[in-house]
Amino acid sequence: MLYSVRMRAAQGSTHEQGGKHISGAERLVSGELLTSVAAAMLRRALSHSRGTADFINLTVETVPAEAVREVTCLPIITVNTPDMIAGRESAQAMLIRAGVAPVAAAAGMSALAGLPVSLRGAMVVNAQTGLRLDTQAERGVRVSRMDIADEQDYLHWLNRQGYGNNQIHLREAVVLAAKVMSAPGMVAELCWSDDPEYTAGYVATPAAYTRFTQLKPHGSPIGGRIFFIQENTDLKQLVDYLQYQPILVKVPAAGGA
Ligand code: PML
Ligand code: MG
Ligand code: MG
Ligand code: MG
Repeated sequence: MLYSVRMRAAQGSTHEQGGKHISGAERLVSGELLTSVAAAMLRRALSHSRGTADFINLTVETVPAEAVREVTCLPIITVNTPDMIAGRESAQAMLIRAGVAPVAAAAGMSALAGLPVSLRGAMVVNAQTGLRLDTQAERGVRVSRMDIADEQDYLHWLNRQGYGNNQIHLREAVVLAAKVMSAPGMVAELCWSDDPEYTAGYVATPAAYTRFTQLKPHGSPIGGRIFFIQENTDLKQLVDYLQYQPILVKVPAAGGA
């Protein structure tokens, strides 16, 4: 038996009533880690660079171990971009190389850049037309029920590549992107952070998780994710997979990245 532990925190009022999204987190852990993981999520919600939460929703649900599927995380590549404009140009070019139509890549980029407030989930966009397909408005589609299979393996794997222990944004995003790219019909993901001091973002494709060191202006509290999907994808099946299919992510076998 595993436990899905999910947290979302907002300021002003609940997310549903228009509160400002502060923080969210997802874990899938064994019973022995449950209380420490839940406590760490509360601490995070209460001391976040986006502000102090006054609404915190913490959900714990059991997940049968038989339902869990394993996926391998993507190789990580970091591209140092001199500024946000160069970063966004490189990210857009990468989306196009991954099979996103140029018009859709451009539309996705400006949808994310033009958000009035951060979404707590992702926008789902047609990879041919760039049209938004999910009807979740400011909620977006949340990816849940995933975690790293073996924390020590993962930290060693990251460390060997020069990604230190405290890079929490990277650690979590690599796990999320591995689940996202394993979903049916997924072409690519584009993300940059909603944390004001965190300017890096990434494009995930079936081949790699490519980070760009500057995808948004320093100080901006607006970020989010876009999932570009194939035209004929069953949206309900995709969203179910992203929210409900439990996934544990393992590092590539030795010899890999
Ligand atoms: C977030 O958690 O706010 C998204 C972080 C995206 C970039 C992570 C990285 O440095 O690769
Ligand atoms: Mg979050
Ligand atoms: Mg995050
Ligand atoms: Mg954040």
